[in-house]
Amino acid sequence: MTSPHARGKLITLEGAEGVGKTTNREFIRHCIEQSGHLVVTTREPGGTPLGEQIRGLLLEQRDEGSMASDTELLLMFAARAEHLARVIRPALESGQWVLCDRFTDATYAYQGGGRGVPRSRIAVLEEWVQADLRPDLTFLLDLPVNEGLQRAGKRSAPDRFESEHAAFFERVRQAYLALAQQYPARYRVIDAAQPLEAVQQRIHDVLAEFFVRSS
Ligand code: T5A
Repeated sequence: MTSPHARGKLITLEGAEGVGKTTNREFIRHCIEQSGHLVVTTREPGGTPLGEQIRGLLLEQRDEGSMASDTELLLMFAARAEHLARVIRPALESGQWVLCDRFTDATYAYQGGGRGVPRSRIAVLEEWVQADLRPDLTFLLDLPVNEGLQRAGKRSAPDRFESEHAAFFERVRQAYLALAQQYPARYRVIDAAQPLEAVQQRIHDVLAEFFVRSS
């Protein structure tokens, strides 16, 4: 059970477009609650009123052309700073768990892998905005790019990121897989091409092991 003195856990959900993050978020929340923890479910970019406004700026299609990659990077971290200050840190410090749909690894994958922003530049902002806070567990839902885009395309009109070409998303996918290799202790890669029941069984098993490790 949640102790008033124990810091909560930060669990993040990552992956390229249409891999099933939103679909599996409620399932993960339910599993965490079943284990006796209070959980705040949130997303990036967004998660606060100001962060959701920044999300709107980041995702909307622009007639005037694309956004400079540094602008995009700084807006991601501006939204994240607000999110950490108003939602994530207060929740963790009160002992609640936080389930976040995308976090800084998305910046390494999209702005780093996708746009080619140097990792060192992202790392500076990560240190500045997060200090030593890092996720305790990260699910990477991994799916071939074309399958993810097909799934996402069935759902709604493409936003600014979804309008990128397949090569961009291939770089995003490879950057995520490289992060999973770099941080094997916190990353769990899930084969998201499987039927939903199999995906959720694997997520359930990973969480069961994580609950034991965290108790
Ligand atoms: N971004 C974000 C950055 O560039 N840098 C950053 O630092 C951050 C934080 C918005 C965008 O912002 C960018 C990345 C993003 O482009 P988002 O809203 O999380 O982030 O964006 P999306 O990836 O676009 O989220 P989606 O909602 O498109 O994808 P999901 O949530 O992964 O997919 P979901 O759950 O909606 O599923 C898609 C479809 O597939 C089906 C679902 O029913 C749904 O129809 N599906 C399955 N079908 C078959 N088998 C399964 N196993 C299935 N699982 C789901």
